[in-house]
Amino acid sequence: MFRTTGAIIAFLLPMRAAVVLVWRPKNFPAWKRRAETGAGPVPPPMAYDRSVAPYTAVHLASLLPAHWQVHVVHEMVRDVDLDMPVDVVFLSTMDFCAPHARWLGEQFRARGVLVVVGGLYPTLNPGYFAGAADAVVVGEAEPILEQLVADLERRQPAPLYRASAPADLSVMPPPRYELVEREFSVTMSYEATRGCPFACSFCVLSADAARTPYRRRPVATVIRDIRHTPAGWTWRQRKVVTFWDNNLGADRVYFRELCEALAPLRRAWATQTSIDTITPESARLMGRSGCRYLYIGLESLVEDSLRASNKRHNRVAEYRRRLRLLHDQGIIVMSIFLVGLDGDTKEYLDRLPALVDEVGVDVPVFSMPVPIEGTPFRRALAEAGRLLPGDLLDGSDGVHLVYRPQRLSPEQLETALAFCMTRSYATWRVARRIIRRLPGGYIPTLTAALSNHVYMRFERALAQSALARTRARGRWAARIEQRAVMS
Ligand code: B12
Ligand code: SF4
Repeated sequence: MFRTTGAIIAFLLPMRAAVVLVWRPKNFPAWKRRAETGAGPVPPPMAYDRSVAPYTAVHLASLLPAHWQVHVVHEMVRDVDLDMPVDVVFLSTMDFCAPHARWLGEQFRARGVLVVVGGLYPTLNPGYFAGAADAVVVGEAEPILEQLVADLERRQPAPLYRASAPADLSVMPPPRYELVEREFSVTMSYEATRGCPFACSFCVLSADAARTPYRRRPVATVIRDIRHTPAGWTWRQRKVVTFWDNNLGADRVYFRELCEALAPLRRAWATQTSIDTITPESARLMGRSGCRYLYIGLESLVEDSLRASNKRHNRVAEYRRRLRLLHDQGIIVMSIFLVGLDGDTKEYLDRLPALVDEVGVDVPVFSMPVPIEGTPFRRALAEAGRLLPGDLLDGSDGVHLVYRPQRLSPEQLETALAFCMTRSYATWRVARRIIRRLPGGYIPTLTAALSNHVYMRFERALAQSALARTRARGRWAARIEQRAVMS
């Protein structure tokens, strides 16, 4: 009887929910509320990222009951309105914005709004949100969502929800694309597979808490989602799609089936995949089915560094040949290079911008490897006493130095990162990268130009703020000694 009455009340007074994808705060006096001198405000190119809409929030929104009033906030586009009229807020966060997520949780709870946090960082460290959340979700949302929703409707959430089995991806509803913020250039984000068959030592997927089996969604449901565009969307919003998978091409049979099903839709699509999946056949399939942009984690041009990172499927000697297969199909390649892996020397990093261009990467991005909690990389650094003093979490964005490099001094590594970012985006290098795509036609050329333009602003801004911080801080040796005296 009570249960039926509760269900009727819940239906008549639907919960008002906001799903918030947490991003860097823009309105704090200093970047990430750092007390350090020289921290400065968030530089504009880094404060927002309106390029591709993330998938997580629209997907989570689709899992909530249809009778709830749900809206989605992407902090990559706007700040959260702390006064918004909601009963429950779902905060999704990665590690580098976790301090801000915790702050948001505290603000909403102070107003009596229920707060649920989830995502990669809460999965790795649920205890971090004590006092800032009514419930923390560890792992995937799908297996626990029914219970969580029922508890929220009774306003009695449990402090912790942990999925006991991996999500069944065959039964996912279409994402709530009508809730996507229109400010994004690319609004359609999808997921076809989850997980990755590999376990690179710096990747969050190698942490036990975050590791799940590699799974594929039925191709028919992926195609259903792509066809499911809300009425009134522009041509561009329908035409360009991104698969936010970790490694879309890992299962060759599945990938072929997906590409063949994508071809008749005539969409331009982008995704991430590992370099070993690029073969003459897969490149042809991608080109024919509309793939125009690929993100590939090449990470390093030093075999020793790749081996030490358990990234044996990357063979430096094959990079150039495999990238050429993609270029022949008009596909632009973006790649991240990790600066400061254990095999890296000053000589290598001095040459890195030139080497990256030789390999043929169209849009290079540079980052220090982030020692993510629970990863073998983080464990090895901790065991060797190589983690530097300071707030590790606050520095977990690939630009702050948080560990002592092996073959360089800390200062050398900081300077080398800024050097790679600025040298690689010197105007003549950018122009050369764009001109190289001219034989492929106007689509690859324009794509390379647009992407280089965006990353030129981004990488230069990152480099400038990193150098300013380094100058303001002084030498690491002094800080390490100071900490030793204090402790
Ligand atoms: C989109 C994306 C981004 C976007 C936006 C981030 C976002 N939050 O969407 C951008 C481009 C900004 C980005 C940036 C970076 N990223 Co990124 N990114 C991704 C990517 C490709 C897709 C995320 C996604 O949609 N996943 C699919 C959804 C369904 O999974 P999910 O988000 O984990 O959500 C599930 C659960 O976690 C849970 N959940 C999530 N949130 C919540 C919230 C609540 C309330 C609940 C109940 C549940 C819940 O439920 C969901 C369904 O089960 C992932 C790879 C991947 N496929 O996961 C990498 C990934 C998250 N990124 C990664 C990295 C390393 C980075 C960078 C650090 C790279 C770099 N060095 O520059 C940067 C970070 C910042 C910076 N330097 O400024 C790593 C790990 C990140 C980490 N630190 O833990 C990943 C896993 C890629 C990888 N394999 O290495 N990234
Ligand atoms: S291949 Fe990419 S997604 Fe897979 S474990 Fe390595 S870094 Fe992570």
